[in-house]
Amino acid sequence: MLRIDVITIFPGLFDAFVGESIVGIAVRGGQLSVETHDLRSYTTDPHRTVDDSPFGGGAGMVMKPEPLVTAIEALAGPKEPNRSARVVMLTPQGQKLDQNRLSVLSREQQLVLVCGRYEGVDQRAIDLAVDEEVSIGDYVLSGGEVPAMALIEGVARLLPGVLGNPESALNESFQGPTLEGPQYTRPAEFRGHAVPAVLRSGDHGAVQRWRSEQSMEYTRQRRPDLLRPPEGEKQS
Ligand code: 6GU
Repeated sequence: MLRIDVITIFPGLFDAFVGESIVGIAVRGGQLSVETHDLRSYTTDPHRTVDDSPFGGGAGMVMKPEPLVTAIEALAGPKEPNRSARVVMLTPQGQKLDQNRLSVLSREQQLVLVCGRYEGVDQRAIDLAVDEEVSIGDYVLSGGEVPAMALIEGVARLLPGVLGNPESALNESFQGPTLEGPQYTRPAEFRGHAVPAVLRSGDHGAVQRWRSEQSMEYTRQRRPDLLRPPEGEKQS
């Protein structure tokens, strides 16, 4: 069972998300638990303040360190080498999330996801309590809540026994080095467009060959970067 605790100022955003689809299936199946924690409940002032203006001036607000560190330590314990929980902050400054990172995270006992908001988070809170920072791509969102949901869904479907057919997790895009090619279902003809004949031929070998050619062609056309060796492993 993977336990995920989410620290956020918008816990309501997660209510429907954790009950539906693959995440709901994982929760009901006992492979996953997701609990949300309102950051404001870890404040001590009457106004329940979670942000303040930046030292040095400038636009926007910064998340205060006290409620964040209090919340993280209440859920994960202090940051020590033997801490059993992994604390992940969702922020555009993080490492870009990929399938390999999801796979590593899905094997943890407990994840504490910290949703950043405003223009940033006091660096001392990150240094004192966070293990790693993760981004979901090079574009701007207003907070880490949607990225946290992406991470939760991505790990939920990797938990043993969650997907009906374990092969469907393996065949999909990014598990391997290529994208999945085109898929078709009934009807065999739609608005004058027929399904490729090989898929209806009953020849499983021919279907497999066609799919792997299509997969390679899709990847060449759409994501040629996936076919190049990773940065740092290039031949001279
Ligand atoms: Cl993790 N947070 C925010 N605020 N924006 C993002 C992001 C995260 N990943 C991509 N854009």
